[in-house]
This record gives sequence, structure tokens and C-alpha cells, in this order.
Amino acid sequence: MIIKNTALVLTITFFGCACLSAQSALTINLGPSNKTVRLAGVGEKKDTKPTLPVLLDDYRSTWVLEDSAATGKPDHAISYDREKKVIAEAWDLNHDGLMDSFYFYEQGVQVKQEIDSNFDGKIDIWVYLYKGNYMLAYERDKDFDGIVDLVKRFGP
Ligand SMILES: [Ca+2]
Ligand SMILES: [Ca+2]
Repeated sequence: MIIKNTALVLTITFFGCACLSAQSALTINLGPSNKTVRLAGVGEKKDTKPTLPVLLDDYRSTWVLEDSAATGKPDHAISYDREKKVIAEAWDLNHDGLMDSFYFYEQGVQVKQEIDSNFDGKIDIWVYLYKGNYMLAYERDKDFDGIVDLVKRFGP
């Protein structure tokens, strides 16, 4: 009976420690809201679907569109809140009519980027920012199979 209790206590203590260390290593606080984001581990499968639409036509009704490269087709869409602060941006960097780079803001401060670097419609780089300028962390799927191959965590 005594051995059983001791084993139980040890299990709980170990589990508690493991949770704490994993949390401090793998979560970051983003933006003014301090929302917590959990970073993927290397080898972990990640949802590669962009948070925002890929088709340019899905932005035409409510977003501000810009033809930054003067190709005759918009390649940049911006969404603002009522105070004219940017909420999100989508870019079509290879001008194929499909958005491939997405920026997300909180209270006008950039907090996250999703990038489809090989233009296959799936996100393969996720970047997390601090105060809009400093990189907190990034995750990267280098061979585009939906599995994270590289995770870098910077300060603070
Ligand atoms: Ca594109
Ligand atoms: Ca991709």
C-alpha cells in the first residue's frame, strides 16, 4: 500500500514537471492581447491551410485591393478595422492570382505571418512577431510535406 502511494505521488510530480518545461519551451505570447501560441515540435504534422482565402476573388467585396506591381491584376489585399488600423494583409507574390503570403495584426501591430514559399497553396513558414518588428519564433516545413522540419525560438 505504501509503495503504491509513493509511486502515484512520483508519477504526478513527474507529469507536472514535464508539463511545465514543455510549456515554457513551446509556447509564446503574441501581440497586445498576449494570446498564447503553442509552437509545433520538429517532426510534428501541422495544419497547412492558410487562415485567409487563397483566391484573389474572395477579397474583392470587402478588402482594399492594390496592384503593387502594375500588372493589371491586384496582388495585395488589406483589411482595416473601424479605427483604420490594419487587421490583415494578403499578398500574391508570384502574380498568379493566388494569395501566398499572409500578415496578421492586433491593434495595428503585426503578430504573425503565414507564408506559402513554393506557391502550392499550402503554408510552409509560420512567423511569430513581437511588437511588429522582432521575430519571436518561426516554424518551417522545408520539404512541403506538412510536417515541421525546423523550429526556431528567439527572445524575449
Ligand atoms: Ca501566388
Ligand atoms: Ca507551400
